[in-house]
Amino acid sequence: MKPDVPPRLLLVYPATHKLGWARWFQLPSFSLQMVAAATPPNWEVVMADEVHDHIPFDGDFTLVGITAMTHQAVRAYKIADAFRAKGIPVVLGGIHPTVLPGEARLHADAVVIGEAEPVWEGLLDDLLAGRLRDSYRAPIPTGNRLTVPRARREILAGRRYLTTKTLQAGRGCPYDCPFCTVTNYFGNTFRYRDPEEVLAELRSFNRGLMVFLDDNLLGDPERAKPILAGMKGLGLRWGGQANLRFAEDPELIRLVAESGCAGIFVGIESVTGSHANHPKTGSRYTQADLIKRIRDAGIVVEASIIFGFDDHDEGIFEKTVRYLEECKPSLPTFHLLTPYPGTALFRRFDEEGRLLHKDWKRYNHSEVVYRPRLMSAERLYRGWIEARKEAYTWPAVLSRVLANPHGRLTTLAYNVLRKGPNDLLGREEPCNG
Ligand code: B12
Repeated sequence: MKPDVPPRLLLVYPATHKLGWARWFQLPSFSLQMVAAATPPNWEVVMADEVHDHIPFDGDFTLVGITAMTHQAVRAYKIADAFRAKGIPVVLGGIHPTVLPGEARLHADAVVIGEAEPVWEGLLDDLLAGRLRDSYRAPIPTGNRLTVPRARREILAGRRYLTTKTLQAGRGCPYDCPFCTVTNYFGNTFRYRDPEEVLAELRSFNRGLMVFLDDNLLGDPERAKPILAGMKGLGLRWGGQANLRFAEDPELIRLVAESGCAGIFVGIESVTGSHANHPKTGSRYTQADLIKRIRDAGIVVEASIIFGFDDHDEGIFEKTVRYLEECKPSLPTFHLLTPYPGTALFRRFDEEGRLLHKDWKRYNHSEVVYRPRLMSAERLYRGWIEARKEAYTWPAVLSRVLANPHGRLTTLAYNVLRKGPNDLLGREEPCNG
């Protein structure tokens, strides 16, 4: 390396398809902002968000770091191969390289397994000293405190996003749902940051829309409450995801409403059985009761449904739509079960020979990538589309709006935004099976 020239790091967020104007309504990669934050100040950090930018393949970089969720992995590997062909070393990190480090290593000089913060500075030192190792494994987090620097938002400059005011109050989740990657890799505890530090960062946002990127913001009510209480009067409207069980606690519901919640995302997962969401629904209240409590507090609740569990037969779509008509979450969303590598679900389907392929770019929640047990892959795909359309007919939308006495306009707006794409459904290729 030339003396006096700072080392240059390029951080890449790979895109899987062109988004057009919808790119202005995305959230920027928080993963890369945190990798940037963990980078020592003597490094110059540049970001390429492929949703917005061309990748600067001809740039002069000391190192390229690329993040990848599973659906981005194929593109990430292509970008990595191109930089390595030019002699620039590449590090891959993020959830997909974490769960399949051996595969990622075929396209990278080093792989970061798990969180960057504990290992990143050491990796950069090793690189500059010419002793880069194949992989750097962060310990699986334990304890209930999270100590991380603030995200480095300046790397986002020059692009337009829905908001750049995003942060995590905590990481990790103890529930260990079979279809989710979080518990195995980010620890089985809720690790929260110091509430004062979170509030200081929130105050720096200076009003407007912000989004919490926690796995489960309200997972530990007693630790979430001081943060919410401190948000009152900050002029922030916020969104985030949580477990429906937060609605068991009237004080927590009140604090969520008073702190400026614009909408909360909860996983209902399946309206049948207890297999999908058992630990989360071990509640003395029904999901419908909890949803009603949230609505009554004037909070918009987005309820996520997954189709394709092993006890789902062809009747599941109708059953789910009727259930939603009864409990009326402000905004239902529907996903196809996707067995992500690194999950118990993936291991089981793989052992049972039920994976249709391992073409990672198609592991995107919108294609059936495995053989369902009680219906064909084709039927599952069609049922998913039918349910989405049926849940977004005007009568269905209006009944949800009327059931949300304190947030009718917002609920209507969110529903109309979701209705548009749902009405256009059914024109794509059906599925893979
Ligand atoms: C917040 C979140 C979102 C936000 C993303 C906001 C944003 N742009 O940042 C939203 C709601 C938009 C979202 C959408 C989706 N998400 Co999401 N999301 C999460 C969640 C809860 C947190 C991610 C996060 O920001 N964490 C904070 C950062 C700091 O942590 P991190 O990403 O792990 O990064 C750290 C390390 O991994 C590592 N690292 C990461 N990248 C790199 C790169 C380098 C070079 C290095 C060295 C290290 C490194 O260092 C970082 C700092 O410690 C995770 C769950 C989880 N805990 O991972 C799911 C998760 C990432 N999402 C998931 C999925 C499936 C999706 C969707 C595909 C869902 C869908 N139905 O559409 C979409 C995809 C959207 C897209 N852009 O293409 C899955 C991914 C599984 C997989 N194997 O791919 C996860 C793991 C949840 C799960 N149930 O398993 N998501």
